[in-house]
Amino acid sequence: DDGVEPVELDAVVIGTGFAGLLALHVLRNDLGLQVRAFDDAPGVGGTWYWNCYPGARADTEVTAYCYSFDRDLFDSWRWSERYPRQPEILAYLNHVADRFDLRRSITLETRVQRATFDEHTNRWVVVTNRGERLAARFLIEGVGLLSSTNMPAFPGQETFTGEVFHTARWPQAGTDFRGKRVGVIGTGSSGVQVITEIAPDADHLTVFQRSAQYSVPARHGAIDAEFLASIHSDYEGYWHRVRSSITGFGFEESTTPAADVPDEEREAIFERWWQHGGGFQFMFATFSDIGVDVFANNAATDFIKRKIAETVTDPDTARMLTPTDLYAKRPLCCDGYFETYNRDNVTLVDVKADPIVEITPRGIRTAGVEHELDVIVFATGFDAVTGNTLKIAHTGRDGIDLADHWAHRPTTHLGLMTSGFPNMFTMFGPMGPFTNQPPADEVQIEWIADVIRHLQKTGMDTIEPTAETEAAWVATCDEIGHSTLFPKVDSWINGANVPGKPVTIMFYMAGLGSYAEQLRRARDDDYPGFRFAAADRTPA
Ligand code: NA7
Repeated sequence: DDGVEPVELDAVVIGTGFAGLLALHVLRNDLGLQVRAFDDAPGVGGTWYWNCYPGARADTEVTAYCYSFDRDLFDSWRWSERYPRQPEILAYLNHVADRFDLRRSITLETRVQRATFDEHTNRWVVVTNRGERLAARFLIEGVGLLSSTNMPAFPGQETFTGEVFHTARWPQAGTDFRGKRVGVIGTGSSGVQVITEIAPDADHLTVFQRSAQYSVPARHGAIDAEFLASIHSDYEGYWHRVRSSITGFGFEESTTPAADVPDEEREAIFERWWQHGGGFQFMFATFSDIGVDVFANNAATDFIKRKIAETVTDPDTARMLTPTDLYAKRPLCCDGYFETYNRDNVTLVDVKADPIVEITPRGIRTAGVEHELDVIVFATGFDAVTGNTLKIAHTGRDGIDLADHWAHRPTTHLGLMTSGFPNMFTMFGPMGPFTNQPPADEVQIEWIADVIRHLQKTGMDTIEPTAETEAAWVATCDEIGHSTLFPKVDSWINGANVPGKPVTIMFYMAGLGSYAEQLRRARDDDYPGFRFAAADRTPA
């Protein structure tokens, strides 16, 4: 503290991705608050700013991967494809920043380092890496569920003399792989996209796969005109359906358990959705119970395994590409992924069988052999859900540190608020919904705006959940989570992808509709389980 009075604001927003831009718009333009937003990046867009690797795309149909709050925005923005590429999504978010005049309230290239709750003033004191100090009543964090990179540390990594990239910190100027020997580590959503995209350009591509993946085709193409027309003719109804659904994707989710139909019909349904494309569609539109029932899950995986066997010509490669675990990670889709391994210039290395021993000046050495490379691409994902939040030193009431509060596992109430951290809202924080994000961001910001209105109306200064309420929500999330198959497979969904991170349920897995209902109930019942406090204006 340099003794300089902090700049007084109503709210600080951290992040300018889908969540942060929306929060800034709603708080400033709808509620009339004094707001500043910060982002570390040189441009707005959040994860869509950074993830400009070749092949980066949405794999949610874009008609649900956008905002709905402004009908004119929806009507006037023309997407070129069903699953647009990263530059188009980034252009959309920039358009949103301009359209709602958000830029004048955004400070870029600035990271919030500390946020400390001052119990005398009931203000969050926020400190940036540029030495700015701000005092704000509300702290709204949209720091990105999948944004803090996961970079493994292999021995010798610093000795590599070629180029090194992480998919989520890709150089904005792009890269040229022609004539180069490229190694990609990782086969998640980012991996399958980048692998498929760069294989035709690279001189040689070596894929270092730790876990084989159930990937289905995406079926890129134009937005179905009839579907778009149906949205235009029933805009409210469409978004109501999106928000009431499990995934928030805008497709009709199945209500039929896989065991309820005869084998042939089941096969036909899988085939229909394989032809239609989309990972979440394959998991949630085919049958209602793929994520919760082993029989249904096996039926889906048997189908995908047969597709892999039909697609990949070399039997050894096909075997390595065939997963053996349950289909209970974030479902992937990518056109041409398995076909890529039929190319002469692509080699697959199974690093479970032949582990990476070290990175050398010339490439990657596995137990068996040194793979000489010009470029290493880390498609190794994220310290998901909590990574970026915990990079900020949060101090709540009684000097309590968020990192300590979350040391065993992250806990919140409704994914949004944490006991001891009044007026702090974590959009897509832990124990939030496992869904398509933009519609859920809207559900969350509407709730936050209602909370702020409620405080204004009642003359209260702060709101926070009690420790008991938080524990009850976590127990609910655990119960739901353990009724699904997702905890049975290691992935970022449960923290298992980052060494040393607590492996635990981190989502409310009952779907967006149910989640929105929980938020509605909390609001309509006047926030049971929350503690309110009036201002304490006694001088410190
Ligand atoms: P993911 O889905 O976490 O995938 C990361 C991949 O990197 C995955 O195949 C990992 O294997 C692999 N990985 C991670 N660490 C290592 C090490 N040390 N050695 C070898 N391989 C490793 O991240 P993405 O960026 O693809 O996607 C994340 C989400 O972003 C995605 O689901 C979308 O929602 C957007 P593993 O499977 O852990 O064995």
